[in-house]
Amino acid sequence: MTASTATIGPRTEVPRLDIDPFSDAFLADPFPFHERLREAAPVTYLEPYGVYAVARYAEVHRALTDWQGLQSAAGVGLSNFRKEPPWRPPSVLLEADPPRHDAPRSVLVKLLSPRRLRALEAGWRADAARVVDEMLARGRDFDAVTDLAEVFPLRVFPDAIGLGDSGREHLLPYGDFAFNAFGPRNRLVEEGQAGIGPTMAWIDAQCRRENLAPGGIGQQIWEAADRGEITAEQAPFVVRSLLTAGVDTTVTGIASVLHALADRPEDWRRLRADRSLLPRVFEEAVRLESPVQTFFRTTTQPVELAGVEIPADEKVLMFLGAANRDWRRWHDPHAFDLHRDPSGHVGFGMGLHQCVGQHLARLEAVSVLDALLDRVTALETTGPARRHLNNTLRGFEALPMRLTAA
Ligand code: HEM
Ligand code: OVM
Repeated sequence: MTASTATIGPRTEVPRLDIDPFSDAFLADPFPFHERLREAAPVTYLEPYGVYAVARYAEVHRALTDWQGLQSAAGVGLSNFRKEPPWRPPSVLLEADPPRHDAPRSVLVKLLSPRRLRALEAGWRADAARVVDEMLARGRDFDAVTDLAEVFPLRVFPDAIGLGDSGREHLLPYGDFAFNAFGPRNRLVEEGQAGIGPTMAWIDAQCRRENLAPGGIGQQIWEAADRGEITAEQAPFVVRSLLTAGVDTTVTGIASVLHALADRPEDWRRLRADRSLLPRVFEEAVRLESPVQTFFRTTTQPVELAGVEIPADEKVLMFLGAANRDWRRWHDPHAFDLHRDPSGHVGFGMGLHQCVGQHLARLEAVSVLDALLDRVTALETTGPARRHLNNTLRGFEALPMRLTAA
């Protein structure tokens, strides 16, 4: 055994790497680090945090689907809830294991199903058309983040949930904070901490039954509690899951697909001619960009992964973004390719906790893209993309672009 390796299982060595996946350098340009993580070994150990890590598709997929060996209830961030108190009461979905996960999950599976979303579709498409028309009326130059990717979700999602009009400006900062909170208490968390008190209070208030409009998804969660499908104690937390996970993610997803499609006139022409490709376009952007880059699990018992025995009660960091660019699974993994079949990517996770909001995310993205394709013949960048650093989300601060009206 050399100084840089430790023997965990009977024979298999786990390289110990001095990589900080939450440093500015990593977050600003994760790809060289992903490469090192993927190529070092199937399982590595990250010295700065004392956690195991997987970055290849096969091991990330395995970790996501083995909910018995790798649990979520001890937190899906760096913090181990068995050792430190969580920053907020745990999510009854994301941070729960079966059997407690089951009931809240089935409630959301129904409420966010493609069938239920059909009731929202016509309105969302009309809203997307309005947002794009308003943008075109202001001129050809725009910022795809602040003028579009943030505007559309905030136009449709809070109304669909049934939120009141005041305080909606808390939604993006809350999501930003929550996704930072999966990482270590670094600068990003410290800076977010400052104004978070009033934001948390607003979020918690919106989850109460009396603050949710009749007919909205929030009120329907409470009706599921009336029917005994979940308890009245769980209901506000199920609403909170939507407010936490439902905004910054789609903003990032929409920005990602616009970023991917800009300066690709061939793809744009093809899409204008064949809109049936739109769901795949979004899926390929989610694979390539992986808006949610990482989640953790915690071992409940000694777990064997790729010949390595990880002891009980250890944190395992899953690099979704690295798995989605693993050459072992994807041909030409760094290319945005509308001819590939991106299904099987882990950008929405996999298994029991796979994103329950993915149909909603897809409907938002497709609505925006369809409205743009109807009105625009070309989409070009006019300056470099500026990244917004977050411990979990790979998002954008700005995407300067120019469009050509049809
Ligand atoms: C779970 C990504 C949009 C609600 C997840 C997970 C990922 C993810 C990777 C798995 C977590 C895990 O395995 O621990 C994304 C991405 C989105 C998106 C990339 C947009 C592009 C949404 C939206 C909503 C939502 C719009 C709500 C309307 C949830 C919830 C869970 C979840 C509640 C937890 C599910 C469970 O634990 O059973 N998401 N998400 N997500 N997502 Fe999303
Ligand atoms: C939640 C949740 C689910 C998915 C992602 C997420 C902040 C939160 O249930 O609260 O990120």
